[in-house]
Amino acid sequence: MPSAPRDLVEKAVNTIRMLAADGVQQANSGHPGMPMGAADMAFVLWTRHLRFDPKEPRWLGRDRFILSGGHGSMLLYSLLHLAGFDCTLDDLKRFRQLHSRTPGHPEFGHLPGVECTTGPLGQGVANAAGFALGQAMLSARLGSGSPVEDHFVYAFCGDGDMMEGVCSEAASFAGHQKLGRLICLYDDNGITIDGKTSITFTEDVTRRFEAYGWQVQAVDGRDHQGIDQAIAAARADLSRPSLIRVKTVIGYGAPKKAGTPGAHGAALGEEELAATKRALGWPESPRFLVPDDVRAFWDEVRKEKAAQKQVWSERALAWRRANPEKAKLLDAHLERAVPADLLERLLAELPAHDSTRKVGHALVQKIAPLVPSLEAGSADLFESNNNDVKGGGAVGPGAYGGRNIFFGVREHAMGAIANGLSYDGLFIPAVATFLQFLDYMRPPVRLAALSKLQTLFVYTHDSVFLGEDGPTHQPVEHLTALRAIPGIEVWRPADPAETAVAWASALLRRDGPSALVLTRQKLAPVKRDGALDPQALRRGGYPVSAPAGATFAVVATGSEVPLAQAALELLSQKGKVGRLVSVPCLERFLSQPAAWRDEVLPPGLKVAAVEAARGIEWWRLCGRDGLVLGIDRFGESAPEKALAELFGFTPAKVAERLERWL
Ligand SMILES: Cc1ncc(C[n+]2csc(CCOP(=O)(O)OP(=O)(O)O)c2C)c(N)n1
Repeated sequence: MPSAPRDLVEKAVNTIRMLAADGVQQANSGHPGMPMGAADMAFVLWTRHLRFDPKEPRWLGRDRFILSGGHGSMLLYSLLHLAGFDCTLDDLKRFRQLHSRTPGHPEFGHLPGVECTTGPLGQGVANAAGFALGQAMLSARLGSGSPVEDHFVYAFCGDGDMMEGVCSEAASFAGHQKLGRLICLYDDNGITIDGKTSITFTEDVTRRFEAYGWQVQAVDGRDHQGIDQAIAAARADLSRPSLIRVKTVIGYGAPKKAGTPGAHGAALGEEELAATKRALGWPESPRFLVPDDVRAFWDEVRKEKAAQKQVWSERALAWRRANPEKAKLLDAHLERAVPADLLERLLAELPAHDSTRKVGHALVQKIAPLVPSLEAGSADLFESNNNDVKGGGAVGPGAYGGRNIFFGVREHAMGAIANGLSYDGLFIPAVATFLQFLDYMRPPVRLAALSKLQTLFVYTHDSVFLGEDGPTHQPVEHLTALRAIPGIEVWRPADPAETAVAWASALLRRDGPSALVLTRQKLAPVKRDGALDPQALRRGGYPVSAPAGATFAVVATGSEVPLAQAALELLSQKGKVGRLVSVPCLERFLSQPAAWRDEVLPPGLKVAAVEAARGIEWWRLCGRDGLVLGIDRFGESAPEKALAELFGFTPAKVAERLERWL
């Protein structure tokens, strides 16, 4: 850090405090308390430790900074402004306004320097574990001396994060994995919305994190030297992650509100804001003041950071020259390279008919060598999910070069850690569990969609037809729940060709997550009219058979495509001819031009849908005179065949129900 007299340092810290308080006051909405309390630790971290380049916000060698308590967003925005990122005073003044780049909670992609979307508490800590895991994994693949070898991942977290289950899952995982480059600074202010944490949160966080295998330190939040030394000690111990408990005062400087929940989530108010400024020796006007000497100080900070980057760049260049093969691998990761003809390659040699999870397994083995950045993960269900890279080895602890991440039974953290990998952009994670346990990880699925992340979610055991495990394990409403999330593509393939399309589409899709929903049970082959048309399959919905004289259409997905086909055969023997439409991805299909949709489902044809699930979304295609054959109750523990009888999902019963409708 450039040398600065104490009063200038205090002024610089107060600048952060007051930018945040002014921003919240101007918006008359937001959270001033956390930025005001955490300004010191932020200042020490950003000026003395954090490696960054405001001109190249995604510089590979930067340290990552994640503000897990996204409600304190004005802290991040103020820092980005002062550090010279593309975040102007006008951006700060437009905090929380429509289409501003400074939304209420940080959103990935809105403002350079925002590493991830945070706000739902706990997620950021788990994302940070994902960033740190990615660093360790890529570093292991590239060998020592590589450009990703030595950056750190810093996260600010608060009491709310500490209370959330996902944070515990992630911390347990990070401790087990010995992610030594993960450093969390805990804004330990003892206040949440409803009051002091003593009313709800009395555990010993230090001992808890020590039990997870973390280094834990405690330091006073105004003690710059102490914070600096604690960060240095955290950096020096690469054998385990670090938690630094920084004892702070929420709303520091506000005469009436400091140390109270009143500082947490509302503007200070004109009177209290003015009193705060007087108490801190700060001019009451103008608002959004950045004193010249504070600006000059940050100019000096930037020069130091630029010099650090220069050193890194020279080293990176020398490494590239000396390691051309490894450099190619690095580029494949940076681009998350996927062969453009991946689908064609997969279709050229399809696996045999089986359950779609097993077909998926065979496909993954073909994909893995072609897509080095693909990383498989499962929450203790690799055996069942079948998305592992055979012979690819496990990740960590300590040796991170493997292609399979064993997450243990931690679905929620798995999703959030996978998102951390996606935010950082060095891996394409494909993480798996049973479809039923989507409920245990829905927040990161939603955030992946909101943040347009290329996270792949693999869900097997996709219907009641998983059988004997019974209703606790049988998804009924989960397809609807997934499809209700805007921006995700949900694939439920019916056979090897469709499974190949699903995997290829998910890997080639850059601007959002995909879910791959796969069966436990073996499926009968789908008989297509004519040759396989990959372009048609890619569109998310296509006619499987389109007999002349069809008077109705049956739409189906996954395991119900061969079922509907068998039912249609029975009906055609009675002279009732229908076309069969497979819609492995409803979102894709609905986004196609009307001409394609009309070609697949010609207007005038009556439409029925068959899906062994809640099925609400199919009414969109079926309309008023249509029919949805779904399941609108919980399942039963029984063999698959008995369940097919019970729910009317045998060829004869489907045919009978369609006939009645016709
Ligand atoms: C998952 C989740 N639940 C609830 C909230 C609403 N919420 C926002 S901040 C907060 C309290 C957080 O307390 P703390 O982390 O101590 O922040 P501070 O009071 O220090 O600003 C709550 C409950 C949320 N953002 N995310």
